[in-house]
Amino acid sequence: MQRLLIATHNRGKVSEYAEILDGLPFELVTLDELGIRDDVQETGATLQENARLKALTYSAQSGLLALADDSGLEVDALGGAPGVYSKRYAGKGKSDADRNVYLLEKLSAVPRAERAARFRCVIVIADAQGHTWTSEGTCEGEIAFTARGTNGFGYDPIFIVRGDDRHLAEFSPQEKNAISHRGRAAVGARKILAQLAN
Ligand code: ITT
Repeated sequence: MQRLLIATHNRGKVSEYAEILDGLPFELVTLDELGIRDDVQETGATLQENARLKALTYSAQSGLLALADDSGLEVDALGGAPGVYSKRYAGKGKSDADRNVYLLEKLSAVPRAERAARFRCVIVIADAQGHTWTSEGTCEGEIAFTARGTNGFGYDPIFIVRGDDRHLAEFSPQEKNAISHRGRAAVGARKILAQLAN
């Protein structure tokens, strides 16, 4: 079976992709399994540019078809921040929990009606010849006043999903994949991969 590199160092993403790409005719391999430890510098100004950079770099390094995503949280009250800087928000070397506290503090004076936010995910699939294919997904919601839940990763504990009272970290992995930005982007990615399978 053809191999597909899940080109991320984020363990939360790896486990989500293991489920949302299940059943495709590809054997999924991770960067860890290939011993690739380099982190690609995310120098792009957009999620699309960074996802493309990661997919092309890791595909060239491994010689495999590679799937990368760049994703982030856009908060309307902050003009769309942290967006492409979601991983680096609050400074280098901070944990997910630190970033959540930092964001909650920034929004402490913002009323519920003005806390709209969304997760966005851009998936790029690249082959070793430099061809690329793209798929995107979003998940609408709002920023909570406190953190809740232990599932998922990143900003999930402080994100309330539109149309649901729960925080995203209170969703089971299957429930999250069904409505998340990554799960939605993966619908398109699955179609692309089905065509690329040989
Ligand atoms: P790779 O680049 O190795 O894939 P990363 O964690 O650096 O891993 P990104 O550059 O795409 O990934 O950063 C996205 C950040 O946005 C991530 O670290 C989280 O803080 C946040 N994020 C993305 N998807 C998320 C999700 O499903 N739930 C919660 N937070 C998420």
